[in-house]
Amino acid sequence: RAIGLLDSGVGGLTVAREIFKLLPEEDIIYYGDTLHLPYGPKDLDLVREYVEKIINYLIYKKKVKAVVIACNTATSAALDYVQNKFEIPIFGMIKSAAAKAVKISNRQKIAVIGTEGTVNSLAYQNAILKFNSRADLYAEACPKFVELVEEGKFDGAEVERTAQNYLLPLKEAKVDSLILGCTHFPYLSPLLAEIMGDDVTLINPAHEMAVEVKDTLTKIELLKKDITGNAEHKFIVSDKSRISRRFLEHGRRF
Ligand code: DGN
Repeated sequence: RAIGLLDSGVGGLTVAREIFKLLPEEDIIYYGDTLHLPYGPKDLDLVREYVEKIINYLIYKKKVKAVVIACNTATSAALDYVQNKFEIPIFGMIKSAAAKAVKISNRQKIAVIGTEGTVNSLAYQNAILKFNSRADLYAEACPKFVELVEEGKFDGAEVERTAQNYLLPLKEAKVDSLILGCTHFPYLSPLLAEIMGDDVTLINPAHEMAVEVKDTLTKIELLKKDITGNAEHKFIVSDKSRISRRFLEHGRRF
């Protein structure tokens, strides 16, 4: 049986890539909810409804053995709810990145950037405070980054100006770690690292979660036992028309 991944569109492919790296033998079914993207600015109750429907589909139609919510906004909106509702293991983007930030930050001045949905939900902030209730937290919604990355703009004057504006308060606060709390942001890592400077560690939640998925599925013996065949990677999108062509175009780049 496969592991199901879901996202609002192409962003979760950055997460899929981390999972492919750590679990190359596993079959993956990736579901991009292109009919409803973007999740970032939407009401979180609505996002939770979308996520619940997709997980129902992945479990009952596709018989997946575990689900990875490969989207920060969807994790913020729905993780607790779906973990209570469904029996199989369901992973989200936030917890392992929060743990990592607390582990590596010398001064515990931790910043998170993401969509409006993610930042306003306080999901990252609360997760970090669970690991260290005295952490000094900073958060900035950076919706324009999503648009720029989807246009394939990872550097250049416009991206740089936008990044300088978003990151200025975090630089001034002298944070010592920065969580890239949106699937699109790892593409901007080189630029963000340059702006923040050598003292700031960037954290990619996709990598942290892939490690968590591997560790947990190994522990509960849910990984493939027979690894002689090739792994199968399937991609499903909910809008079968215009946006799906975009999914192919963007997907190749991602
Ligand atoms: N995948 C979303 C996230 O990680 O929050 C970003 C894309 C979006 O829906 N706006």
